Amino acid sequence: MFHKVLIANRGEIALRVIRACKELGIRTVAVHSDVDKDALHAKLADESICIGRAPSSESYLNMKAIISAAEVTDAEAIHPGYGFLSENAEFAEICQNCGLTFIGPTPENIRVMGDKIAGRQSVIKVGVPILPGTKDNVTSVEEAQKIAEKIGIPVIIKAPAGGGGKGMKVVHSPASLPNQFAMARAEANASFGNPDVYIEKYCENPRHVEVQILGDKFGNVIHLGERDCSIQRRHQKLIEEAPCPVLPEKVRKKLCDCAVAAAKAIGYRSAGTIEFLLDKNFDFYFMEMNTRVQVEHPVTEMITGVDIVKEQIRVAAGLPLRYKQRDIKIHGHAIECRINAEDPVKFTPCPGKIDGYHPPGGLGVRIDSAVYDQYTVLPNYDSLIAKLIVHADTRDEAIKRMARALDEYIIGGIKTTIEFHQKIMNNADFIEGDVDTSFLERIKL
Ligand code: MV4
Repeated sequence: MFHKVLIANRGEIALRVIRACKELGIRTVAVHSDVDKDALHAKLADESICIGRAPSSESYLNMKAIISAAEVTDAEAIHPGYGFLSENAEFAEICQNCGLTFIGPTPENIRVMGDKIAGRQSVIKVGVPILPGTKDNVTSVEEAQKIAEKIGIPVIIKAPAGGGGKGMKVVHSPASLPNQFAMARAEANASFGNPDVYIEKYCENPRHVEVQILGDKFGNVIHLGERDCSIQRRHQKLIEEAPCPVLPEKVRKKLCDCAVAAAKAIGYRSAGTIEFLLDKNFDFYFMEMNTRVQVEHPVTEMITGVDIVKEQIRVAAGLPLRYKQRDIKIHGHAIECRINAEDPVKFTPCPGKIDGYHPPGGLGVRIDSAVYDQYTVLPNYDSLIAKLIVHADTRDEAIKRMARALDEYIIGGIKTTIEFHQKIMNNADFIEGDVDTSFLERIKL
């Protein structure tokens, strides 16, 4: 096992990793930007080093500064958390070349799944269902029209480097195709420096269901069940739960088996997530793989009892997975609300100083957060300030527990999305489990 790990991240995920390291007996090195010297991750780690100025490009994305920090502190491994450098194949490779272990998948794993077309191609081979679409980039309108005719409108045009909805255009009528095609290419070019796009059948109002995977370097791959992350706004997830409240047992088994097959197809090792679209008929389709630990991993930890970050560190150190598939049992139901320093109606960032802080407690309540009373939420970074996670025997009890915990939660001095979440916990459709990815556009709060 590693003696010392550097955490190349900030906020709640940096704390989450520091906590896992402490329990594994590993010393920790935090890196921080100049404006983050009062941040909890810098205080809670055994050592901390300033790596640059406030803009992420000069600090948390500054590969040279991070590698240097690892070298001067004698860290053996780097945990990238999520965001920042977590899905950067070049960074994973540089770590390797510098004799540092990147706590994540191989550079090749990241590369394959970072290219959505390559990702699709590698999972088709092992029988994972995907939506009909192109095997390659589509470069001319004529070609795009032929494909749209063949697979049938509606279709969706996507950038292979995409994810997060960038460069994505839905085509609802043949007449709108040329325009949407040109816009998708222009957006892809602006976002990724590459105008390439591909085309898929569009699945209307799907649920977003994803499966947590763990793989080790001995070829063992297991799943920890699924999460439902359908409640999103502009491709930002707001509420996640596990298990998916509507999945028939047979479909669940097939979905989770497909996720394991997809991960095995690319020799995946580390924690990862296979994302699927689930339609009204409970048909599911592979969408993409996230090759990192995700924001919403705690809901899976609550229902399985598996510490995903510890397991991720152990397999990176070359140890085998501590669990076989038969060891994994699902207990009860968990829900996570992402609490952002944002206007709860407009969802615009509202950074500032927290004045008065009282987190909720009690049975089945977990908070993953890096804020404290009188802490100043900075405008330079993501507005996620806390994840409130609850666990209970049933979904109904979990919803009531979440409503209760949200009522207890006091974060003074700044606007937060707590009141938005209170409204969702009281929404009849949410309580019924009747949600899809268009839920927030459809309901009146
Ligand atoms: C889709 C889709 C429907 N059909 N692909 C959104 C982000 C990007 N990773 C892929 N996305 C979608 N791909 C097909 N063929 C609908 C979406 C989508 C979506 C997916 C999950 C959660 C929320 C979403 C919101 C809008 C669109």
